[in-house]
Amino acid sequence: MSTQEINRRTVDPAAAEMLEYAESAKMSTAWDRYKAQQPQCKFGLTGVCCRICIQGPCRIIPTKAGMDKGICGADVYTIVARNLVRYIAGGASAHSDHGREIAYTLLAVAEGHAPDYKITDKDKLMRVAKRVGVETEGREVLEIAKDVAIKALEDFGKYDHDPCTWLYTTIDEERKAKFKQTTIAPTAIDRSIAQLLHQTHIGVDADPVNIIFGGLRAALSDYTGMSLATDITDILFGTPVPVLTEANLGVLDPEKINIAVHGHNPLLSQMVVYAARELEAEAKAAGAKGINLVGICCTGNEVLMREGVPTATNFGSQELAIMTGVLDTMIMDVQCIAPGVKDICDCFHTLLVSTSNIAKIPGSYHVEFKEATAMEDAKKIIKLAIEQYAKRKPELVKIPPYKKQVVGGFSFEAMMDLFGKINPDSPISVLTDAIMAGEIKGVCAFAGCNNQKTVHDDPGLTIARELAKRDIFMVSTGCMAGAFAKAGYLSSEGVEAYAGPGLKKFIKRLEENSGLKASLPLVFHMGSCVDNSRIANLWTAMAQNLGITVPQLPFAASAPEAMSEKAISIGSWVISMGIPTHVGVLPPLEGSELVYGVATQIAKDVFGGYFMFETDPMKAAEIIAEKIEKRAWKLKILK
Ligand code: CUV
Repeated sequence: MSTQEINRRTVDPAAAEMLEYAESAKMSTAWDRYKAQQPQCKFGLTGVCCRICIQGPCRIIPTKAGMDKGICGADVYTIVARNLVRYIAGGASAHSDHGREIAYTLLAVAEGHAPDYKITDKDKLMRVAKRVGVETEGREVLEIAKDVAIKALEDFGKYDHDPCTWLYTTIDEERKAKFKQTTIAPTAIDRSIAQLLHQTHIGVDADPVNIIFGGLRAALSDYTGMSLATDITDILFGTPVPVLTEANLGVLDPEKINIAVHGHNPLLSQMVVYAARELEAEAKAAGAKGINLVGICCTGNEVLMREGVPTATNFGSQELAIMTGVLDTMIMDVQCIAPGVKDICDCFHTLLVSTSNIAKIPGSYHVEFKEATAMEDAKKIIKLAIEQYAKRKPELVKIPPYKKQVVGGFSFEAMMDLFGKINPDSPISVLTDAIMAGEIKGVCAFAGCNNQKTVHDDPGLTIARELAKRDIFMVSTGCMAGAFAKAGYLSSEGVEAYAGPGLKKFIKRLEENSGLKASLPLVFHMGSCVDNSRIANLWTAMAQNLGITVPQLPFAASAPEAMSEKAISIGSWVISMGIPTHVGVLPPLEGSELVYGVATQIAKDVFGGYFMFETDPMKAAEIIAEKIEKRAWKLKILK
């Protein structure tokens, strides 16, 4: 890629610098491979390629006689709907299986089989226990923890027909009734996913609307899994509070042993944080100045939120961290680890360590991570990294000098604490009053990945700048939070540069009352992808406070670079909850006008939330702002 092309494909200065380097050193990255894939298959892009049975693939051409249906007779709307919801099944599986591991660990702690873990946030345990109906009076903490863990595990496979506990204890009455009436309330996470795979098997469901409703049921399971994951992770490791850190490749330290945690599961990354602290002396004995942990993707977000571990890159630029030549070890667990990282590791001294039995990359070094021996396993990996440090090649060291300050750690509870400094009796009123007074227009939540189909990091940044100007309060999770972190939007730099007068006044008022040493950011970092549950808690609290339904709330979401199946799954439950959701890439829906219409219009009539597909970030910002402003306007008339 030429310099011009590189600058057309990322707005992250560190990524651009590393891509130049990759070009000169002939290292192939996702950027190159995306280009090599062009043009991508149009049948796949529009969702009309059916590979569900092996009579296929059937590719639908509606205008061509005989090719307007699949061999089995499936219409294009059936095919597009089935393909779409199978993404949701994949996403819900990933999120919920992550949640299941966390729940099993809580059970192991309660039963004494996970000696390295403990109940860190007892208050949260009590709050969650009460909410999900576990008796707390006069009982031991570990007894309560055990019942909470079992209650969570029951949400995966209970056999009664009551809706999942973590769904129905975290949403409002109106949504409960809506999900019951539309029959999309899951009664068990695993069941809804298995049923969806069944429903979309050859020769089962051909009704696109029914298929989509099955998809939404699995999407609500996705929510259930992440909601319990967030709760129990907070119980085990602490509920995040505001924390100061940094982001971008400049956080790598040439004088320290650099270890990246990459993936999603905090059971590992959190233990790596603890182990690194204990092995600091060994690192120094090896001639380094210490251990420098950095995060990539969502497990990075987890340890940023709780421990202030700096973010090195988000999904799009993960390979580039290795090219700095100072990353001694990359530890992976599950999800979003591009296999391409191994090829780059081979060009340097970086050791790639896999830890999960379901996530291995050929050639990586496997250290199986078990909850029973967690600390020992984490220490083993760090010792490998210390050995690796000696193999560093000084001539290959190249760290782009870019990093920005980050203020993160805004769990729902931390937000309420912050608001509570102004109004202790009703913290959430601080946010809703500001909306009713017109100081801020509403809220936009940014989530999701990087996608090579967009300019790396640009859509999220562009939309956020535009919404900031229009006084819209913003929160974020996932790799979008990574994009904001690297660009300085998670610090006061963002406020000074982009906030409109109302938003600035609001943030400054929070800041003056916060009692924090750090200034507040333009965008509030609420965590990893599973922590989108925190954002759902926020909108539910806002709606309850205003005495309205979620679909009436001036609240929108945006996944400017949605990429993974998980992102599709999240987007689907977000719209079911009543939130208009922008997606900045076109998912494979365009092959069926009917399915496209359900996602963008019919969904609005049924759930109040709907998708807005717009690839131009400036136009997307207009659309999102308009939706929020319209809802705010209606709300003021209503009140
Ligand atoms: Ni779970 S799912 S690329 S790491 S946000 Fe990042 Fe976030 Fe998407 Fe993956």
